[in-house]
Amino acid sequence: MKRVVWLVGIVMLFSTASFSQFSFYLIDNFESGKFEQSKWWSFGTLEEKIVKNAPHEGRDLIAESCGEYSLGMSGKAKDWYVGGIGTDLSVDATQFSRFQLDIYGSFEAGGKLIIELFDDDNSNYTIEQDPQKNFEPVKDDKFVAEVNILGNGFTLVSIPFSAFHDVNPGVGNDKWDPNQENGSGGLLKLQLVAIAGKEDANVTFRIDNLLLTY
Ligand SMILES: [Ca+2]
Ligand SMILES: [Ca+2]
Ligand SMILES: [Ca+2]
Ligand SMILES: [Ca+2]
Repeated sequence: MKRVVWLVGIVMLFSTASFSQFSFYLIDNFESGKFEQSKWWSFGTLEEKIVKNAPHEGRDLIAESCGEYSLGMSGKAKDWYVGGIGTDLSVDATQFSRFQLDIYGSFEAGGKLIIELFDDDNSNYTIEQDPQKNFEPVKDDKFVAEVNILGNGFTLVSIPFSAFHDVNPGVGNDKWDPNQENGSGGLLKLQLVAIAGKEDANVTFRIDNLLLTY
């Protein structure tokens, strides 16, 4: 009997340990089948629409991981810029080291996706923005990385936080510190911005499995 109790104790210990640390934080995989406007905002001329993923040929683990739905985005550039989407996070991201997503592109359209992460530096769970200056943050850091949109099929893109750089020196503390210590909201916000392959070209791509991981 004693041994059984001991074993149960060990099993409980292990299950508690595995629950206390997740290997990823899911931002969205669009499997609800709808673009949740309470969760995402959009800007520019980019249009968002949930797309049913087509069956793929042969084995493709990344395509399989995209499940039934992804988020399709398309629009026409004006001066390269098309628009984007954003969401509030409020996550302590210190246990993670990467931002990851799958992108389904089109060779003809090409283009780039700019990924923007905002960390709270004046401990108020808010990204104060300047409406006079393109809504840029005035108290907090903005970290940016840029990826190319490739051709057909889902490409897994996994970017280490170390590959993001602070684009507002002198604003915030110019340090990637997305923790929730001393009242900070940590990693507060994510934005994805689409840039076309040509000045006035159309972009069309899909995204899926947005997450933080290590
Ligand atoms: Ca999906
Ligand atoms: Ca702030
Ligand atoms: Ca900064
Ligand atoms: Ca910072």
